[in-house]
Amino acid sequence: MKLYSMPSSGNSYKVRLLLALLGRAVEIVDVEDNSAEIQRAKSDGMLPFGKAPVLMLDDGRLLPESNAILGFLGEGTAFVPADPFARATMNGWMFWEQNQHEGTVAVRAALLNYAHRRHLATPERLADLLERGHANLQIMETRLQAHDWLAADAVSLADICLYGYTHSAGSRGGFDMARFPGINRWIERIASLPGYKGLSE
Ligand SMILES: N[C@@H](CCC(=O)N[C@@H](CS)C(=O)NCC(=O)O)C(=O)O
Repeated sequence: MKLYSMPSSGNSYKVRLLLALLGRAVEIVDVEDNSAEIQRAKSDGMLPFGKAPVLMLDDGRLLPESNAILGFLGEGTAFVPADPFARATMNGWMFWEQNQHEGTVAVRAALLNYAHRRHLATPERLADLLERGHANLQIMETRLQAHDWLAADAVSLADICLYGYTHSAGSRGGFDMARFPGINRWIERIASLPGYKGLSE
């Protein structure tokens, strides 16, 4: 299999992290933001939704959307709880990551870190994203104050998914992570899982 992966992106990193934790190797094709490589992948039809990551199966089928890829790779592994309620809760966190968390935590980091997006980073927008991102991080904090993992009593795809952008929310997004001790302990818990790889490894 081949993974079209953006080196600096949390959406691509969460897939690389799951592969590392599963001890699975796939061919990685780097398609950095705003690069000739991503333009080529788009024009070759490798990114059906125009975005990375995309997993290409050995038979050539293409699977876009990071959380769909996590579900595909996680099928039948310990990262997907057997209990239907725990599994649905895991999916709930992953939908929430895409429709709430990513649009604040990841977007603020992108505005601050990608030079070609800086012109979009108005003070008003940054302040709004900061406030809404902190509110989303507080939702995770409330869960993680009382539990080790987001969806179940063991690590699941929800944790890998939300780790993607949360682990660098302070350093890249400018969020005040000192407010979230439960999240910080969870970040350490994930970083000590066997096989763990960081964003740039
Ligand atoms: N919902 C998608 C979002 C993917 C996405 O937004 N990818 C961005 C990087 S994080 C991208 O490929 N941007 C390049 C572009 O739009 O040209 C997922 O989770 O895979």
